[in-house]
This record gives sequence, C-alpha cells and structure tokens, in this order.
Amino acid sequence: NTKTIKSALISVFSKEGLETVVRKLHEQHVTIYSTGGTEDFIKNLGIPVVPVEEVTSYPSILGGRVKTLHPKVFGGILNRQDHEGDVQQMAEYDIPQIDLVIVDLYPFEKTVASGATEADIIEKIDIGGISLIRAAAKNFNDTVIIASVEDYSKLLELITAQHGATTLEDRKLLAAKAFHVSSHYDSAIFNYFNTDETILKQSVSGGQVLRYGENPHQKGWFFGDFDAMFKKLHGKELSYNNLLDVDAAVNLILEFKDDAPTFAILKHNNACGLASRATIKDAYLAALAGDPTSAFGGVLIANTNIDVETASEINQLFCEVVIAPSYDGDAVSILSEKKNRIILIQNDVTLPQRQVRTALNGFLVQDRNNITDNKNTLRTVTSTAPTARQTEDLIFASKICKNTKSNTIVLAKDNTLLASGTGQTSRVDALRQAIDKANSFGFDLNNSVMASDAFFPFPDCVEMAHHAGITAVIQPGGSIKDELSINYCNENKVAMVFTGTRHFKH
Ligand code: 93A
Repeated sequence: NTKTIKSALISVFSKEGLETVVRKLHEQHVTIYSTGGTEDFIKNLGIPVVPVEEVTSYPSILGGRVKTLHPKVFGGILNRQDHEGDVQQMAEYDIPQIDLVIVDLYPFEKTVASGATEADIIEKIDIGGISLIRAAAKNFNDTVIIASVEDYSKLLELITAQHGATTLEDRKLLAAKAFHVSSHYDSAIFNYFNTDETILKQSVSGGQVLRYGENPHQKGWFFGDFDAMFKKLHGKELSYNNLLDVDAAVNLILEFKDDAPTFAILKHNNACGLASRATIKDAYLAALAGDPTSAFGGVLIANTNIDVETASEINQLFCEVVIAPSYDGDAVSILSEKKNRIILIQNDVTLPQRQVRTALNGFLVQDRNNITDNKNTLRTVTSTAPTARQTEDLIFASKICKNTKSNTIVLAKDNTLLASGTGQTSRVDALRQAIDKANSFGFDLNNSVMASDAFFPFPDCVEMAHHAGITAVIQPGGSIKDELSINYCNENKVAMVFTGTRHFKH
C-alpha cells in the first residue's frame, strides 16, 4: 500500500522550516497548492504554486474565514482512490487529487496567553486548517498529513530517501499525530470558553452536585449510589468531607463486623477512638475516652444497633454523622434533636473491589486492601510469644492500623484504641505522637500492644515502645534489618509477631 506524493496543499501560519520542505517537494516535481500568505511565501522562493482560489474558483472571503472550505479542496483530500464511485465523481466534478496536506494552525493558545482581546482570540480559532487536518488524517489510507512543524523532518526523510513514497504505516502514524494536534487544539478552545459554571457542571454530568468540595471555594460532586448503601434518617445533605469520612468509617467498622459491640469515632478519615465492649454504650464511652478532644465534630459508627441509652450519651457530644446498622425507634428521636446526620447502613453493604483516585493527568486504580490479619496468619519471631490476651489486642490494633493514614502506629489494650500516630512522615514520629497522646489522655501504656502499618528499618521504634511499657508488637516484617528489632525484643522480653502483609494507606 505504498503511495507516492505528487500533489500537496500547504496552508501554514508559521512559515518557519517551510523553505526546505517546499524546495524538496519541488525537486520531486510535486504540484503545490496553497493559501494567501503561504502562497506568497512560496512564490517568493521562485517555486511554482497554484493558488487554492484557482481550484475553488472562489476568492478567500469573509476576511480569510473561508479560504479552503470547499468541496473541491476536501474532495481532493477525502476521496478513496480504490473506490469506483469516488474516482468517477473526482472526474465528474474536476477535483484535483491532493496527496499531502501540510498545516500549521492559527496560534490560538499563544494568542490567549498574549492577553489579546476576545475578538482577536476568536479570530484565531482555526476552522479550515483543523478541517484539513482531520480530513487528511481520516483518509490516511490515501493521504499524508503533516499537522505540525515537528513532523517536517519525518516528511523530508520521506521525500528524500523514499522519493515521496509512503507506506500505510507511515501515513497512519502521521494521522495519529495529527489527531493529537487537533484534540489538543480543541481542548485549549474548550478551556478558554469553560469559565461559565453551567458548562463546567455539564463537564461532570451524572454526578450529584455537592454544596462544595473539600473547601467552600472548591466545587464538588459525588458519583455513586448513596441510597444503595445507606438510608438517611435525619439531617441535612452530606458534604464532600462527610462522604470521605463515612467511607473511612464504613471501611473501618467492616473489620469488626463479627466482633463484640464496637464503636468508632473518626476525624479526618482516621479513628480517634475505637473500642469493643459487652454493650454498645460501653463501647461508645470507651471510644470517646480515647480522645474526647478530637471526637468533637467527628463521625461516629457502630457495628450494631444503637439503643436509647447510647443515643442519650451520644447526644452530649457535637458530632457530624452517626452511622449504625439499626437504631431503636426512640434512639432516632433522641439523636434527631441535634443537627447531626443519622445514617442507617444496609446490612449487606459491599464496597467496590477497585479503588480509583486521580494522579497527574490521569488516574490510578487499585484493588481494595482485602486482607485482614488474623490469628492464623501471625508468625511469632521472638523467644517470648504473645499471650492470648495480647494476641487479641494485636489483631485489634492491626485492624485499626490498616484503616489509618500512613505512616501510622496504633497502640491498644483490652480491645481499646489508646492512641495512634497518623499520617506522619516517619514511623518514629508516628510512635512518638501515639505515646504522647496516650499519656495526655491518662492511659497507662504498661502491657499495651503496638501495631505498625509497615516494617521497622531500625530498632528505634521497639526501643521507644519498650521504654513506654509496650509488651507486644505486630508488624509485617520484611526489613533487611528485622534482626535488629527482633534481638532488641528478645533481650527485653517483648513479644513480636510478623503478618507478612503491609498495610500502607496513602
Ligand atoms: O479562517 S480559517 O479557519 N478558514 C479557512 O478556510 C482556512 N484554511 C486554512 N483558516 C484557514 N486556514 C489556516 O490559515 C491554516 O490553518 C493556516 O494556519 C493559515 C494559513 O493562512 P495563509 O496561508 O494565508 O498564511
């Protein structure tokens, strides 16, 4: 499917690099058609050129807005040479064949950037040029398209080394580059026009418009089916940040689905209080005691029914959202006295198995972290093994750790979150934060346990933990220096277990 270039239509805004191209085309006896300024430029080189007006029998009209937009031009570019009807019509309407199209578009972006007036900017929206590019690229089976000065070198190579012969592969590649140019060009025009809110809204159609995004000056949308997972029993619409917190809360509480009554309080997507107890009221009170300061304005979630007594306790606190799988009727009435939102979570709630977030000019997709550490997957690596009580707390702490921003350290005892270090740039800082917090809320860290989302590259964390009274540690393991932490634990009778599973949450 090799074709030889015998004719070319050249219409370029920038004449840079054009002289070499035109001289080479002339050497190969290529017939050149051209528009106004480009035609003058070629004529001045002493190279024969056919004005496009001669082809169309029309002058350039409307101040240049219509110069190439004509069936004789587009017919010459779009005709299929192996199509009988096309060949016949080419002859019937006396349309000249155009094998090569070279275009350099009006500089729209540069004009916008220069601070030109709107009238000047609009005049720089190229219509004919973009159509020439798209037509030639569409018909890559027969036509060669050069839509950018950057492709001149490729063209020169084809004219020189191959005497104007091109393969289907050459033409298709140039077509792809041409559509890249045209799509970028149209995006730039869209961005210029897209200052009006109604157009912007349309650009994310299908989403539920939220009051605003993370902050009041940011717009926000939610794409999803909230009602498939929850029933809102009371309160105003959920905000962007509420939805993020509800997501974090549901992910966290699902870890305790089959456990004793468990209550969690979250702030900024992290648990600031969490406890399992014989009753949900006790679990709530223990969770609240974990960090009563942070609990203010938090998102609350229970793994079981919220009864009247618990509702009365919750009402002492200002919170944003309360979530539970069920409520006593009177509990809803009590909670409804406040402005908070009350949400009923469906029993068989399932979360998507793939997670999506934006990154750079695209987005990232990953599987959900479906691994929950359990007794059977733990490997004791120290001479001291954790007791049954410690093992329960280690698993408890690990489940919170998995649902907390990295780097994180979680300290727990007796099914109670004592404190955590969240979203720190170093694990030592996370531990220091956790110890300080636990101390400030009056917790005794003796015989407490520590969970880490990732391995310890140095023994500094276990040293600090031991000095604070911590006696058992859960971590993935896998550092080349694991031995240093293990040795330290052995010397100080601290039990340590490896899970083999890292739980980063970035
Ligand atoms: O105003 S246009 O959209 N109308 C047209 O029919 C047309 N045909 C080519 N602009 C048009 N062009 C553009 O003119 C080309 O994309 C190129 O940027 C420029 C070349 O004009 P000249 O050859 O007169 O310098």
